[in-house]
Amino acid sequence: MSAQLTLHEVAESLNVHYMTVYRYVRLGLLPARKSHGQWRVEQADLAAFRSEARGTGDADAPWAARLESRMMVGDATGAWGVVEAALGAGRTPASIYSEVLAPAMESIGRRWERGEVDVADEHLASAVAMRIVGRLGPRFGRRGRTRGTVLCAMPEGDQHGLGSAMVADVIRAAGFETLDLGANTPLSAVTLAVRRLEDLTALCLSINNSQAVERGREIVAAVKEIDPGLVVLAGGRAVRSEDAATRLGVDGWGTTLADAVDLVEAAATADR
Ligand code: B12
Repeated sequence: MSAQLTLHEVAESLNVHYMTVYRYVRLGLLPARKSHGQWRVEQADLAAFRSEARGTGDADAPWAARLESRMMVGDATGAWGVVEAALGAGRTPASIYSEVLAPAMESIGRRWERGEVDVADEHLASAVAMRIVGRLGPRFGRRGRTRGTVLCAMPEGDQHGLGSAMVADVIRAAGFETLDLGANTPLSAVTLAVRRLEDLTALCLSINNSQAVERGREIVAAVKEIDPGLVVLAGGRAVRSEDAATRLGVDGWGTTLADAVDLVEAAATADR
């Protein structure tokens, strides 16, 4: 047998039905990559599957690793299947973001740093991740009176839009109206939005690319000129210290989705 096995060969080797193996693959329990239109499994992955005896139990499933395995091959359907299975096992949409999707992206980042995955894999995974956020996003709505409006944005030159989208969703779930300008937003677009939106509770900046920090600082300065009382918050990989936040000129910073919600809630209750 070759180092790569067909699903039929895997089924034979595990002594299970072909459809059972197909399910393992699409739910991220057994890594597989498509070749000439057919899923192929590496011998080493099959050996790991056997020894870990991951089996089919969903309860203790390593969700982030399973999602990562589907995202890495651009399998949007399978990736959504993993998310649905996690939701079915009692995970909330917010915990899917913070404990499944974000860790999967971080793991891909670490593998990219180590040279284990290439940029094409990273793009495939990011495209699938954006689809997941698109499908999960509507589940973050909350009925009732709005507690305020929050604008989310990333400076021009920063393409990492996932974090900002997730931040917007969890803040919406906390009862705020959110508008996410997304990745790569020109300064003029941010200032226009700030002028249009009266009574903003806060502006949340996400910055991942350190090359975009200077643009971020320009945004903070420009919006403070329009509205000196506007609370500006920041987060993302390029904002991981008090020093970085001071240089940006923001009023608060954090590293997690929960931090973003806490900071916005504090801004909403503080006197302006
Ligand atoms: C996916 C990815 C990409 C994708 C982005 C696709 C997309 N649509 O988002 C693509 C392939 C396009 C990409 C490109 C590049 N990338 Co990239 N990328 C990543 C990767 C692997 C994951 C990013 C991600 O989505 N994380 C998941 C989200 C949820 O995390 P997050 O954004 O940090 O948000 C979390 C927190 O920060 C926080 N948060 C976010 N915002 C806010 C706001 C507030 C107020 C608060 C409180 C909290 C908060 O909450 C979120 C949930 O936990 C990271 C590695 C990593 N470990 O992050 C590198 C990484 C961010 N990329 C990096 C680099 C260098 C690049 C490139 C320059 C590579 C290149 N040579 O071309 C380009 C730059 C493109 C550009 N102009 O911006 C570096 C950045 C280093 C730096 N600080 O400058 C990283 C860290 C990888 C690394 N270790 O080197 N990348």
